[in-house]
Amino acid sequence: MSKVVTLQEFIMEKQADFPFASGELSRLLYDIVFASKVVSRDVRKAGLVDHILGAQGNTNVQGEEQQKLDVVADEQFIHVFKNGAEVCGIASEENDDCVIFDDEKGRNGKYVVLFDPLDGSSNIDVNVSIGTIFSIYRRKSEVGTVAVEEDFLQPGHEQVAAGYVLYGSSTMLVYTTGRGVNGFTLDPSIGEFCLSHPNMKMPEIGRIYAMNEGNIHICNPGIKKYVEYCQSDENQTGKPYSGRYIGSLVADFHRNLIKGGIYIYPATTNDPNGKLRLMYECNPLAFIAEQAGGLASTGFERILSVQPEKLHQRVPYFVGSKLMVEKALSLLEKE
Ligand code: P6P
Repeated sequence: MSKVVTLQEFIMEKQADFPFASGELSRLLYDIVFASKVVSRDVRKAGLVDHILGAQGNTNVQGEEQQKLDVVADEQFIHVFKNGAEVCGIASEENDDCVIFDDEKGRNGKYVVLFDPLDGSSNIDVNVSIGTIFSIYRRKSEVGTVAVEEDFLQPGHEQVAAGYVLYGSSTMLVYTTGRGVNGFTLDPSIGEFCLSHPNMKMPEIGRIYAMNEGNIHICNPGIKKYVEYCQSDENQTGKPYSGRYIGSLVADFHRNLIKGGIYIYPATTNDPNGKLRLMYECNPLAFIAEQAGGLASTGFERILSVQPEKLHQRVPYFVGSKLMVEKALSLLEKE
């Protein structure tokens, strides 16, 4: 039986890949790992502890009903970032504005973290997989000063690390620091994430397309053409693909990363810029997709090249296997 490699060991080993690393990013990743374990514990008991289950009774900046577990997860991640020494500020789906850590420790933090603490939260009460998504940038402003908005509004290609936690049949953490993608599975019996999916590569083609087809008549007509292509035997595999849509981005993305596939959330007449948020959903998963050999696009622009203008801005999203994304984009009608 080969030696179990824990996520902490892996982070430490990989730190050596960065000659000038002084350990801050490693410590920040440790903080994320710790918060992920706590959130996993809370997610696993959500059905049992009624103080968590059910709606919080108010709405977040997205106008979505906040689930209590959203708030629990958000507060847990903010807690570890605020009490660590690596982060000068955070932005999250659950907070209207950036949360700037303006004490001395915060001012000396080198990084900002943007995250969705619990994506797919509408699935919480029906016990469907949900996830956390995180994106890490080096601050632009001078260390020792209070973080500013430009620290957060950086294009995705500036990310130093990105990842997600999938609270599924098991809890997995998948991340990249720009040198490939690795996946770790939480072993609850020892409370450690263990390397289970080394050097993950997204198959160049798959036979799964994921889209809310309820939007098919209110989006770019080229997408209907693409879905019909998927459903035909004219596609690149010669037989109809399968439609799989969990309604939880992290779960749909993770399945496609392993099996190959495409996830599409387009601009629609209801959501002219799409539904998904650039900074803490699309960019981090795009970083992982590209590192694993896949693609991520707005339909007309590489996701990682989009220059952000607003913290919670939305973009249309095509992400997944290279040949599938390329085919879908080729059928889009120019706007
Ligand atoms: P719809 C969850 O709210 C989310 O942001 C993603 O996780 C998911 O893929 C998508 O929205 C589902 O949206 O409109 O199909 O219900």
